[in-house]
Amino acid sequence: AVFEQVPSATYRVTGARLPPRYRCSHKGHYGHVLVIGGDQGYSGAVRLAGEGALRVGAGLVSIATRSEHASLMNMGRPELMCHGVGSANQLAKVLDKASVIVVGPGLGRSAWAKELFIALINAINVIDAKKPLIVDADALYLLANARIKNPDWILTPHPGEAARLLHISTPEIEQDRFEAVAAIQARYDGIAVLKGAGTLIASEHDIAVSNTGNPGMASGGMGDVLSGVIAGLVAQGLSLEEAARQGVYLHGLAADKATEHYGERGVLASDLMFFLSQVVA
Ligand code: NPW
Ligand code: AMP
Ligand code: MG
Repeated sequence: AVFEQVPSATYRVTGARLPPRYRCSHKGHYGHVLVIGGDQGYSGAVRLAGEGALRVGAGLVSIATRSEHASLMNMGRPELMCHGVGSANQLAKVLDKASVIVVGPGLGRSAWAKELFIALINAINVIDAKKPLIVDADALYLLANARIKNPDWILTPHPGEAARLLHISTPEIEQDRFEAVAAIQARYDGIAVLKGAGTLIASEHDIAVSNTGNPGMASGGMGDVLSGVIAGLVAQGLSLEEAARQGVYLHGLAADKATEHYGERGVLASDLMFFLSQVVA
């Protein structure tokens, strides 16, 4: 009774052609990703998401994070534009320029996180209902208590986060991953991605399965990279469904190539960056 009807069609995701890079194009043609997150102790998560978006071809990437992280992050990855946001007012200034927003990597669950998350949800309703959102990590925790729907977002839970979204246990999610991802999509609308071995991507009509990826990805930061990769593809004009499918596929493929190099035990989330650039070349 927890689950709704499973969509009838199931597809295996394969690589597809990405939008061409025209000779006379400039960075404004490839979108502007904004990543919101990076509480104390978690600044790596937003950097990984931002760099993931850059490595798949986003034109511009901005980070909205704790003020004390901004300049250090800018030094570590100079291509990222890093804004310290102490409050919702400061967030409003950076929202306007973004064409797609990732919220959640390293966001934490503090009063600061809640203020930014609520401000974001209110802003997309007022300013531009069509501004696409990738909702990941702690933003999924905050969403689970909010129960709102939005056709213009992609939710990227791992099984633990999926369990919170449906208010059931993680074993119940893993028992039937197809039903679980369909239930998340039905409850929250948009696109639902259920991560793990054989990641599932559900729209209202279909569920797609990706067979890229490996157990070397069971380490911190891998999911943060994925949220940025998907946003980078949305920024370049892919539909939400296609960006989620291709993002999962390419992220897993880059991880498989990185794992050939570093091995399943040693591969790190940041090792995916070079291989992401290779798989979208
Ligand atoms: P367990 O461990 O199996 O008993 P949380 P999080 C459960 C940031 N990060 N995969 C699991 O149960 C993220 O962006 C920052 C994973 C546990 O109870 C977030 O903002 C990094 N978990 C924040 O940390 C690098 C599974 O879910 C719970 C699971 C917290 O994110 C690391 C974990 O979920 C990290 O990305 C599965 N397949 N199945 C950085 N370098 O800055 C069940 N669980 O509590 O939301 O924790 O995913 O670590
Ligand atoms: P997160 O838990 O948010 O860091 O996300 C972990 C990422 O690594 C997701 O993209 C998962 O699909 C992927 N991942 C983790 N473990 C495995 C596995 N055993 N096989 C394939 N992919 C995995
Ligand atoms: Mg995660």
